[in-house]
Amino acid sequence: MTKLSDWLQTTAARQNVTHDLTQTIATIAAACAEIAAILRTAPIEGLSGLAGATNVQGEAQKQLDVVSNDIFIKHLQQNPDISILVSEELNQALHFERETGAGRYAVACDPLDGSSNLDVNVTVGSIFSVLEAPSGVRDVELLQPGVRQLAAGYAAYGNSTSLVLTFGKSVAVFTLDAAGEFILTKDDVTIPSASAEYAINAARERFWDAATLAYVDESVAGETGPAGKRYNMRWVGSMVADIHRILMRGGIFLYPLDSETLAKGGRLRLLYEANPMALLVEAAGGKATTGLGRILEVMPANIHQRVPVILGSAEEVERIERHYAVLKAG
Ligand code: P6P
Repeated sequence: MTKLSDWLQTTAARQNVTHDLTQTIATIAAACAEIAAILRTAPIEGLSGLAGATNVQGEAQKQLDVVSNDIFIKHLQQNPDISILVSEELNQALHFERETGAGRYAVACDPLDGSSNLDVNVTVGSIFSVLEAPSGVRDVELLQPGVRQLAAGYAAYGNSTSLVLTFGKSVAVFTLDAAGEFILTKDDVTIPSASAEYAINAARERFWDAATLAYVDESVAGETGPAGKRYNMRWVGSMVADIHRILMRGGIFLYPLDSETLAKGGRLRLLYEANPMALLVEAAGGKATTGLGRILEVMPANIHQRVPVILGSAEEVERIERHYAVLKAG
């Protein structure tokens, strides 16, 4: 069995990844393992429920949102290579005190994505992205397009705890064992280019644009429709859960721009949700688009920017991209 630490060492050599970056991933993995342990018994400790505060997104914070964010801060603070933390739970970027010249990476994270599912015991996750950001840089230096991510991944806290990781070239999956070690359980994940499963919040149909409506109409038309096959629909309401399914067996995840999210630019956040998931999906052979362009090429305007997210099996993403092209051509 290959432990994460051994895999990081061999990957550093094979994929020309620096030791500092692999140790940054090891730090993030340790934070995720601690969060996993807390989630396993949270209801017994009375840790479910609201924290009585709202985050920068105006969302009611769960106690575990705050606990998870604090765990990320605790672990990242101890690694001198990490200079800055951008978190969904923090209004501003957190600059760690570092010796002059120390501190090389910024970590952008959603410490506990999908936390509204905690009280009903549905898979939630931590999503993370690593950027080059030497200590002392101004926040504007954090506004990098997703193609500049050095690494990205998530932890999925489900029946088992998975850590899914990429340095941009391939995707590996680790599973947390009883001793708290992440063990390699799948290397070089590939998303099937064809799929018959889509993930969208169908209750939002009245807000959808013509491209999304056309894509879903084709899908529900089944074998005799233009897509020529019968589709199934899955929507967990937890991005990590939906994306993990898509990475493992194919499919497409859609949170497109709609008439309700238009003013905010979308629902999901670019730096610590869309970009890390897009890097993973593209490294696994899939595609990731806003509908009008590649997610990884979007230039962030601020650290909490939102974007439309459509990603997964290449053929399915291309099918809705054709509808967006028609929409754009007017
Ligand atoms: P909706 C969870 O709040 C989240 O940010 C993602 O994890 C998830 O995919 C999405 O929102 C669910 O959105 O509109 O279905 O509640």
